[in-house]
Amino acid sequence: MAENQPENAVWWKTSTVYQIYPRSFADTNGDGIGDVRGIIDRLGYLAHLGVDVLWLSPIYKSPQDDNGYDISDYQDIDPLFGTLADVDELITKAKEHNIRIIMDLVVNHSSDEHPWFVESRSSKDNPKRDWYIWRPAREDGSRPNNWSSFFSGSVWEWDEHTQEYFLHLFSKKQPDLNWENPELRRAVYDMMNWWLDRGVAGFRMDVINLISKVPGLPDGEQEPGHEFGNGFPLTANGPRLTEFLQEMHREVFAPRKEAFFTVGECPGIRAEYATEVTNPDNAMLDMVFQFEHVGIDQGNGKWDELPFDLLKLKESLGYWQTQLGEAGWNSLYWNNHDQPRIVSRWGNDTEYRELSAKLLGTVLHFHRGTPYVYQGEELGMTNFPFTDINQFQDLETLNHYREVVAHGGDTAAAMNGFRKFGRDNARTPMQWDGSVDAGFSKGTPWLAVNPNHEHINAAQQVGDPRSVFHYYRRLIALRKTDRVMAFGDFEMLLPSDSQVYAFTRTLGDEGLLVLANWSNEAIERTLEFARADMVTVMHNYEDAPAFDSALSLRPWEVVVYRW
Ligand code: TEU
Ligand code: CA
Repeated sequence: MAENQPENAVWWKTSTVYQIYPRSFADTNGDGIGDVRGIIDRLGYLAHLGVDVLWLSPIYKSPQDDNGYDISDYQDIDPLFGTLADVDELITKAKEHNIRIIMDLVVNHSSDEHPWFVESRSSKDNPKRDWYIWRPAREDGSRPNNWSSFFSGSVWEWDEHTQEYFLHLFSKKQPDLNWENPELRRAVYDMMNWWLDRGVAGFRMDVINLISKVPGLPDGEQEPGHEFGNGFPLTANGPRLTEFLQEMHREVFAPRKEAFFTVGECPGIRAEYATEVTNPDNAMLDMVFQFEHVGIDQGNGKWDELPFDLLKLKESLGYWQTQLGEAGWNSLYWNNHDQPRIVSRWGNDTEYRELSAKLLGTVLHFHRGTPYVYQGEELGMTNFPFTDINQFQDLETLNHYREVVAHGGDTAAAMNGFRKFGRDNARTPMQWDGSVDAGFSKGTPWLAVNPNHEHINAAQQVGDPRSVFHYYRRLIALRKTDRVMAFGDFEMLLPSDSQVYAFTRTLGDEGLLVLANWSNEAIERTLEFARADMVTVMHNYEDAPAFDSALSLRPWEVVVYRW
């Protein structure tokens, strides 16, 4: 903890969280799938990077329809990843490195193979029937409403045995849990307490803002020519969400004395509500993952690419900084297991890969909030060079492709969307070294390793003080000691500049100035900012320019000054 922090500061405000996608992190038994033992073996690497928390994507028992986001036993580990004893060992050994573990809580839905659902679907009068969302067909035999699933098709799946539909916002093997049912909620809270008692330090909560749906589940807006309507506005941030989150806080977190934190993944949440949700006085969540910034290059749906526009990014992140500034707290991320690799998406993954990776890390980590580093981001890992649909494994991609083919759509445009935004880009194996399969597995990796692992890998970077890895180490270390970086007020500079991302952070009479040339060209600017006492804190070129209000920056050059 940094000394003499503001009294409302808590440990995770000066921490950095590292997200591990266990399936692609490190495989120790040669089955081509990462496992918990692989994480244990790499704790030294993670401690060297300096991260404080590990967020594990799901490792629970699962049929793996959505790579573990379809859980069939919340209190056991899938043999693919290991055992509960392995997890206990991981928690203990991580603590020796002063690293805490948070689990991925997926309770908007379970797997259709969860015993709860097996019981619920067994008969209409089963005690657990109402733990899921069942509806009869409409009078005319059609589905209960027109909503489309996140993973293509309808959200309704017909159950022949009980002659009703069940709701699934995601795949049909991920039936939505019915949060209107107090017994279901109780069972979730008991499971959460079981994990906290086991020593985990909190949860990342999967699509937690979808758990309260608009009563009556009415039809959504349906555009002409579209087979389905949009149910998202009727399932996101629903009428009882605040009530459910406060009840969860009361039943699980309020009684606890040990350190923990919660971050809720909230697609579609607006900054105004996020301020309420993350205000500690409201006893809901500590942080949320919002999606506004990662939507600026997507037009009519996820696969419809728009050109990157720095002005849109500055407007979005700047707004969230000021909106959540006082009462709330931001999470800061570019990458995760659902997003393409940022250096390919908004950096330059060819000529300026390292420089742009460092610039992206600097801009993000100098915002106010808790930064999340996704496995491989600290190496400047890139998207995969996909050329064929058969190289993809993600059901979100494959379902959409099947839908495009079935409707005689433009498969070439779809392939472009998959190459740019497909989730498999983030899920290729971690690149540990330049050997075959990047040292990830002695077997055949479940998903192909990026061929560029020969020159982008941890082994080569850990030994190179000028690497992206060591640059991230410095960013992570600085947050722990630099109060201005952690707590300073944010102010955007040059808001209408489409190449330069510039801002200040101020705390009392101290300040930081971040200047980033987010482009392939050199730039000249005159800053309305003049101070004589500037010290260079971070920069990504060999030689950092001394501060001068007549600013000139080389391509992808970023520099941070302190006063
Ligand atoms: O993602 C929810 C979510 O919003 C994603 O569908 C996201 O919008 C999409 O993937 C972006 O293209 C969470 C998990 O992070 C994701 O991996 C799961 O597939 C999903 O929920 C269902 O659990
Ligand atoms: Ca394995």
